[in-house]
Amino acid sequence: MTAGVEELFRPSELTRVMGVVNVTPDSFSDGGTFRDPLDAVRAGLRMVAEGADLVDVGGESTRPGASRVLASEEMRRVLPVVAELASAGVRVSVDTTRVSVAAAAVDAGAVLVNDVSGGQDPDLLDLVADRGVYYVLMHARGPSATMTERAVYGDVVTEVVAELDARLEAVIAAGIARERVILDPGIGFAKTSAHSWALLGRLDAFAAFGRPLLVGTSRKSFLGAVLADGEDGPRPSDARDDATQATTTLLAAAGVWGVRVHAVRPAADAVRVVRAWKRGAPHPARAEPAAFDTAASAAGAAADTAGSSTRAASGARAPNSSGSTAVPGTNGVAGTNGVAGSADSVAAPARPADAPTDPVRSRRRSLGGQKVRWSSR
Ligand code: PMM
Repeated sequence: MTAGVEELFRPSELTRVMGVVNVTPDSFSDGGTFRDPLDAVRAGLRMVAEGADLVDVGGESTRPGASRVLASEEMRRVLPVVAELASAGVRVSVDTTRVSVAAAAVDAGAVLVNDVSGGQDPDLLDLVADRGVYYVLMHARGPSATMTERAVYGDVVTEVVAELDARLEAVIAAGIARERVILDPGIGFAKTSAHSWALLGRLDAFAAFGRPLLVGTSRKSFLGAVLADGEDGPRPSDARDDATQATTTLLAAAGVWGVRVHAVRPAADAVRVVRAWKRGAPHPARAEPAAFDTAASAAGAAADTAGSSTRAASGARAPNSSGSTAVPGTNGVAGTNGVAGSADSVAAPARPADAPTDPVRSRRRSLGGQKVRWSSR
């Protein structure tokens, strides 16, 4: 696996940015943009230069109602892109529900399988377990063709949590290490706009899993609906990036592990701003905590996530392993990342007294012969 991958999935006070590269003719937001694999590779490299921590490559549209493509076609779309990006040192995730595509992508260097089916295929789970790669378990209720009709809930938060819990048990029973699982509430998957908003307002409900949370809101229709204009109807997907910026900021403030976005630079900027806001201080370039202290996680109570009415954790301070204090809640937001309040989450370490205050230093790294500017995040 690419060096440093474990660190990417460890709890961090800086929300991770997953850039989206859909090599499809028909995805709702960027369909048709990257038909040529080389364009897709360039886009992925650009995303890394703009601050993406990993790039999610998909070859099959998951838009509601979309019909499936053949596995051979999906493979033809994604493999060259995964291989090229991985060989350039990019952390690549493959967005697929198919074991054959996942296997080939992992062989080509993908470090994460992003399975939007909710772990429905036992063979895919076996593959992930055998290969020891990371795995995104997203909440869904069946394939794109039928997801709209399945968007029926009594209490969407309770039901999504319960269904994800059942799937997580199945995933673990299949042999995937719990530590390798990232959870995702599946915004827009078998959810109406109202369901998606309800889930975003109750991300604290996912804290008990003790696993990192990835959330994909980018350019989704629930944003189009909230921005609808009386005459023109819902805002089209190519005009939802500002709204995505807002959700990214709120998600980072709520302490999610990662956001999945099409426009990387604004998201990468937003998560850095949120980090500085939480700490009440800027942060040195790319410095990560030297040590984690799970005991300190209580400082970032789950109740302090977006939309929660309880702000009990705001202002709470907990010691970290260096004996200094974590900085949750100083600006009204939780100071932990991953899943706030979980056993695996950590408190943000206090900035060392002698840490440099210039947060904008960046460095260049050669990626497959192409100079790419890595951000200082
Ligand atoms: N959304 C889409 C595709 N893949 N994967 C995860 N883990 N979470 C998501 O919310 C998600 C996803 C649909 O969006 P796109 O068609 O723009 O990629």
